[in-house]
Amino acid sequence: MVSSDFSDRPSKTLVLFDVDDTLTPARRDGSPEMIELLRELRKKVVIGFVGGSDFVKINEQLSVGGARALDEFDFAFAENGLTAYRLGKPLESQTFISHIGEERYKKLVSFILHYVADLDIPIKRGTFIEFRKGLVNVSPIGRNATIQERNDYEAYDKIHGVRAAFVNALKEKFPDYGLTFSIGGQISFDVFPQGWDKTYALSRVEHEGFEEIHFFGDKTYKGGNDYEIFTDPRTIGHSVTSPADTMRILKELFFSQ
Ligand code: M1P
Repeated sequence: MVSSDFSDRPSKTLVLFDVDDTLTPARRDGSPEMIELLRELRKKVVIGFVGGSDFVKINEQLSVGGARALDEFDFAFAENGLTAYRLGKPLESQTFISHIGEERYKKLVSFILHYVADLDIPIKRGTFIEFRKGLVNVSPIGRNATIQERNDYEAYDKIHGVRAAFVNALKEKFPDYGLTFSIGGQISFDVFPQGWDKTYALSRVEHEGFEEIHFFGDKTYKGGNDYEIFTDPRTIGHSVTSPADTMRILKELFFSQ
């Protein structure tokens, strides 16, 4: 039985995890071993995930073997915390569109669509812009790409810097919009107001009185979508290379004595 003030945990520690390539392979389901380890960890500390994706996708990835992601984590933060749950109950949130306003958003979207139309890349699929609650996700190849197409695009983008150039064009065109651009996944980048990176999730737990907050993520380098929360003075950051690496560090940190 989970206590509503977490007094059932022996330590006032929160452990937060990025999702893709930290808890699960990118855009794939988590393993039963990972979920089992997290269940053991949850007996000791409070746990949560902070993903850039929308809640539906993260929920699919972390609902392993019939379990519900919302039942397995104390805090669930999708879209960097703009969609948030505490012990399975939704928390109030702001939205990207009310922040930016319809007129400015229209200009942004029109520019993006023109830019994609003019791009010469090996293949294009569909859904080049995904409108989410707390951010807009932009993909040159399109979000309907298959797993193989994703992998191929990622390799192509590493060589040709398509996304980096796209982001530079947007920064140049909309310098006064107060936006942050983050290349967090394989085929796309996220666009959101400054400060609505993963540190946004930290603001949602400020009043909980945690003595330590750990964060595990793989894109912890400058420009990666874990960078801000990883380097935030409120967290103890752990940079991982894969879900297996996350499990290794968790075992060392929390289960070695
Ligand atoms: O969680 C990291 C990123 O995952 C997806 O990126 P991509 O589809 O490019 O692999 C997206 O959901 C993106 O918003 C998110 O930041």
